[in-house]
Amino acid sequence: MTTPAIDRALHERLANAIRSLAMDGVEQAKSGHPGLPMGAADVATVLFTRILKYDAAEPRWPDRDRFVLSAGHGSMLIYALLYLTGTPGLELEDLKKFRQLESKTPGHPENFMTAGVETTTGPLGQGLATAVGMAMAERMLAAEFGRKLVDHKTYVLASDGDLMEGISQEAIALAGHQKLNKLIVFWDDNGISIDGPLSISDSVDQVARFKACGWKAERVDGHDPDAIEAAVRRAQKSNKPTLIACKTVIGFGAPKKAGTSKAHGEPLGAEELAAAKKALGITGGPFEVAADVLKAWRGFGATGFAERKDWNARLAALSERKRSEFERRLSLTPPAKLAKALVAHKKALAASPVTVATRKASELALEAIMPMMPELVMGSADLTPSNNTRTKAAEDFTPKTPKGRYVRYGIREHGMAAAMNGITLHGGFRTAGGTFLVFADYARPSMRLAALMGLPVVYVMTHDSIGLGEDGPTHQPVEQIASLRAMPNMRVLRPADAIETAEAWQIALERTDGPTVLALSRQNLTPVRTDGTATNRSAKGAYELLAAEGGKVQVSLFASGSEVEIAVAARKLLAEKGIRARVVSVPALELLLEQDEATKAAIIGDAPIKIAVEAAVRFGWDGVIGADGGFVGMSSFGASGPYKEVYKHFGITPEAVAEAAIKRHNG
Ligand SMILES: Cc1ncc(C[n+]2csc(CCOP(=O)(O)OP(=O)(O)O)c2C)c(N)n1
Repeated sequence: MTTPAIDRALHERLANAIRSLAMDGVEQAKSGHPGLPMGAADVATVLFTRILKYDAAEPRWPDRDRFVLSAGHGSMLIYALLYLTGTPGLELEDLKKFRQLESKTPGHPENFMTAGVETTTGPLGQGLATAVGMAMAERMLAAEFGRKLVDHKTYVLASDGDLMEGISQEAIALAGHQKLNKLIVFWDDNGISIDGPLSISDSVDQVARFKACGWKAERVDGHDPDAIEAAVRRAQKSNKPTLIACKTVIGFGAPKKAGTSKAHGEPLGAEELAAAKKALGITGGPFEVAADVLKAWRGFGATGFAERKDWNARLAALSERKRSEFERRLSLTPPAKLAKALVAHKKALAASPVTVATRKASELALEAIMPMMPELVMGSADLTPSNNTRTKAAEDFTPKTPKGRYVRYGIREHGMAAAMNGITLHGGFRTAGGTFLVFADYARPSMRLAALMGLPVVYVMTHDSIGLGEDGPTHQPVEQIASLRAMPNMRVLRPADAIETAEAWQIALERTDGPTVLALSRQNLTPVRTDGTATNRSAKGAYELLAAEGGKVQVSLFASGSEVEIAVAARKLLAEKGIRARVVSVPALELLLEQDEATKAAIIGDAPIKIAVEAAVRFGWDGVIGADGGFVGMSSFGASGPYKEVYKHFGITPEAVAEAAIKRHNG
């Protein structure tokens, strides 16, 4: 981008417009965080007037530079920038509704509420770690479609809190290892957090830390626009990601509160606000921006217009096939041939059934999926041989092999989950990453953001119960399935055999509005499905696997995953006692509960006895079996031992299920 000359006086007026709007927005809302936008206004102004490739008129332009405000509490900074640069849909009126219900200016930036917000931030550290995924996706997409279509950078503004959070270590280590040189992070080094000066809780040398992780890192005066610009220009030439530590004053301009934690998270108050405006030379009433300043800002907002037009011309010049593939990829639409490939795979499994763990079944499904989905980026947090996430033809994604679609995340579950959010948000890729189900807890904050943002990320979470055996209770998930089911918009699929696993993958990949956990077994499972039907029988969350025979149903047995075969065996034991039972396979409990009443009632049925079997806690099953239903599962942590013995120890066996039914039957 060619930069029109900006003298210091103009720069200050541009930056002060941000400060002014941030102070007014927080004051009007009677809550919010003025300190960060005021302190980081110079950095943001340099970025948006001299550096960033963007056209405010089209915040979705695929080749725009990304800007992530990792310190989401400073949201007025981004709202002010979007308004000043002229992003459509964000008016002064919206700034006046800061933090109000349904406004486009919520307390923390939400990408689904506000055009121009790249990702939802607020939980500190997430934005930075998400940006790593964005930078990875940029490199991958450029390798595939070429620099004429994909050539942009990812900029982050991070606060002390972002860098203190543990996830930052996973993120920067990953970025450094991958040499993501188009990732540039500004650290708002103001030495203040909520409790007071940072010195009361932290003494990390961040520049040294980033350097140790393979970054270029330097310090600048965060109020000197030319120094900031020069640092960015150096960063752009680096073959490493860059940290620019910008020494700033929190609440810059507020006479009494600047430089103190008082400026962090509360309105300045009328008196201090007036004094700050006076000190900064800001005239005019609340939310007023001088006409010439607004005009200048709008000019900067439009400087990318020509570049975007050129880009559009390059896109239009592509062959029809390449262009439509690029557009399909950006829209995250799965390829039409995916369903067909999975049906063929199911047919093959029906013809020659395999007794395998569902983690292995997942690998078999992936062998069918990968050739259909060049956009599917797989990976694992150092559990590749356990998660079975890597197909035979896979190539690792490394700085030298940017076309590789397999990411070695290292032992960084949280960093992986956040990076997967970034890969998905960037566009062009779908992604799935593996770890043990119990370690979902290590990834949960990013999984929660995926659910909130509606990102169709897939988590391949193997070793999904006490069925993992010897590794014992530290590794045996008990409450994870229920807790993930409890998360709004998170879908948990726990398939029972190889055919259900193929169906689970299809459901996960055809979903475009939210994430999916695939809970997969370590232990081998007997096939319960012998049909290779084209219909996805798991799609409603549950279906009748085996009907009751010989008369009216007396017992309904509901089970998921590895416990379906236990329910099937229990049905047989009950039949021997003259009790008629049916088995309902429930690969996705929440999906079943989301069905309309009639569908749900038909699947759940009206047998007088309802029993659920799942090697996990009962929480959530009452929606199917009722509060008076029977449950065979876990109510404590697991235990270390060979898995068949562990199952016996906790009473999760066909005999125990049959016994529970007989007890109720005999009343
Ligand atoms: C994971 C997480 N923990 C805690 C918080 C609450 N919180 C918001 S800002 C903040 C720290 C503020 O310090 P800093 O990051 O330096 O921001 P600044 O004071 O410079 O605005 C905290 C603890 C949060 N948003 N996310």
